[in-house]
Amino acid sequence: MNSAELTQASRRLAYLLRHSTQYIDAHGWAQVSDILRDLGKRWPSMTQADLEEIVRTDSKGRYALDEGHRRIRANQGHSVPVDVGLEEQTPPAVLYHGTATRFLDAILEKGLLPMSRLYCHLSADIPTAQVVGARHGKPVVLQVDASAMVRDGRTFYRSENGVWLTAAVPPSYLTVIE
Ligand code: HQG
Repeated sequence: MNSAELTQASRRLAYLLRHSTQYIDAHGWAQVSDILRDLGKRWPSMTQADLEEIVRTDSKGRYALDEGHRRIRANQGHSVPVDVGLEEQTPPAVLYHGTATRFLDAILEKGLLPMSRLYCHLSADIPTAQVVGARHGKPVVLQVDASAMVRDGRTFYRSENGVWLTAAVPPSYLTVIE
């Protein structure tokens, strides 16, 4: 498969592993054979090596294969309820969330909410947050006072691919970065 096809197949893969219950189990794992059969309907030349290349080259490390490469799952970003064994971790003192300017008023009023996903997604650095925000429109970055949240008993997780996750961020912990 060429790289444009691999990118398209990766989108379908993200959908199947994060937002559909068709193939995944309670821990987010899907059988590689089921995924290959599904992707093969649209990309008939797709092989297991292509799938492994998508996993290996993904810019955000979105996917993981198990040891025997029989099962595959998304590391984070799910909207369907799964337990991927996230471990609670102490975050850096400050984290960032990139969003679009049109969401700012609602966020400063209600705080950051997970919306369609299981958790709010936070980044460890500003450039990453800017890219995340730009997916939605004109980007703006919010600074999250993670150390105050920890002090107040709130829980953080770090996904396998380094994304910080938390249930919600009330407005009092948020500052807009100019
Ligand atoms: C916004 C991507 C109104 C929130 C990224 C965001 C990330 C509110 C949007 C991961 C709100 C949800 C997640 C409130 C939050 N009122 N809007 N109270 N609270 N929002 O895509 O964080 O490429 O579900 O600011 O890199 O943008 O998919 O979340 O703009 O890691 O691997 O509601 O997805 O990774 O959008 O992105 P999303 P996100 P992937």
